[in-house]
Amino acid sequence: MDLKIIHTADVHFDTPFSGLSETEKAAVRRQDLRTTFSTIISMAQNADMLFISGDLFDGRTVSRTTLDFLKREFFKIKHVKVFIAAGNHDCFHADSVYATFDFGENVHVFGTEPEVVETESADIYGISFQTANEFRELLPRFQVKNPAKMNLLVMHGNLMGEGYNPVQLSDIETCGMDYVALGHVHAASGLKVRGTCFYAYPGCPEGRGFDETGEKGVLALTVSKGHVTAEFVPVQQKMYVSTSVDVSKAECMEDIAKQLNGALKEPQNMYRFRLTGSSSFPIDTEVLKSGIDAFDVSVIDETVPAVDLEQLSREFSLKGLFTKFALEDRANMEAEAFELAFKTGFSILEKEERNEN
Ligand SMILES: [Mn+2]
Repeated sequence: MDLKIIHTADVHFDTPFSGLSETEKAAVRRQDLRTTFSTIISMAQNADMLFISGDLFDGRTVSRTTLDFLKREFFKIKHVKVFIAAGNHDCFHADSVYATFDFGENVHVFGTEPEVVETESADIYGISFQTANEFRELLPRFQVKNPAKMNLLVMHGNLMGEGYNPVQLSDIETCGMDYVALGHVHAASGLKVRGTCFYAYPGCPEGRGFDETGEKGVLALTVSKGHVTAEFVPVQQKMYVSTSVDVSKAECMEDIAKQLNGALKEPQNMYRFRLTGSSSFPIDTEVLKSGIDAFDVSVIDETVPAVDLEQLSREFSLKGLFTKFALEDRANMEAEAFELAFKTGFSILEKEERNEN
C-alpha cells in the first residue's frame, strides 16, 4: 500500500522578520506564516502522515497565540499522524514547548535519543536535537528493526557534512531507511536517492529574507517499499524577489520610477531592486521606494556615474589619474567587479573634492 506523506521543515514560527522596513509588516509576515501552515494542514487532510523535520519554531520562546493556533490546526487533521523532530532553533530540552505543551493525540515529538514509532504500514524513526549546537552524528545511531517494512526517518541535519548533526551520504546509503526526511537547509533540494535510500530537504515553506528568494513549498510524497516519488508544492503567501534593473537610458528619476513599476509583477511580494548601469543624475532611492506600491520595497543604487571615462582619464586631476589606472585594469576584471570598484573609488574622490571646496 502506498503511503501519502506531506514533508515540511523550517517553518520558523514567531520569527521576528527584522529585515522588513516596518514592524507592522513583520506582524503581517508572522500571520502569513500561520496562513501558510494552514495550507500545509489542508494538504495533510488527504495524507496519511505529516513530517516536520525541525525548526518548527524560530526560538526557544514561543508565543501562546502560536501554540494555541498549532493545537487547533493539528486537531483539524486528528486522523493524520504528525511526527516532529526538533532542530537547532527549537531544540528539545526539559523547558522547551516540546516537553511542556500538549500538541494533541495525533502528534508525536521525537526525543533526543533514536526512537521508533511502529505503525501498521511503516516504522517511523526520528530524533530531536538536544542542544542548539547538536554536533553528535545522529544517523549512524539508527538501526532498522524490520527491513521488510517501510522505514522512514524524520530528522534535522546538515548534509553538507559539517556543523549541526553532520549527515554523511555514505551513511544515508547504508542506513536501511526508505526515506530520510531532512530539515535545516532552507532551499529545496529536490528528491535525491543514494543506494536504495531516498532523501530530501523540502526547504522552508515561507521565505524570511532576500537570501530565501522565489517559490517556497512542501513535498507531497508517495512512498512504497523501496520507492518514493515527490511533488514540490509551493505554499508561500509572499515571495522575496530580487531584480536588477539597468537604468542607463533613464533621463530623470521619473523614468527610473516607471521602469521599476514596470518590473513589479506581483505587488503582494517583497521586492529588492538593484539599479545597475550608469546615471548622469543623482538617484534618491528613498523617493523611488515611496513611489512603488508593493508590500515591501528596497532599492539599492549600484549605478556608476555617466562620465566619458576616456576623456576623464586624460584630465590632470586625482579623478583623472584614478580613471586612467582603473581603465588599465578593466580588461583583467569582471564587468560587475569593475563597476563596483570604480563607483566606490570615484564617489570617494568626489566627496574629497567637495570637502576641499
Ligand atoms: Mn531552519
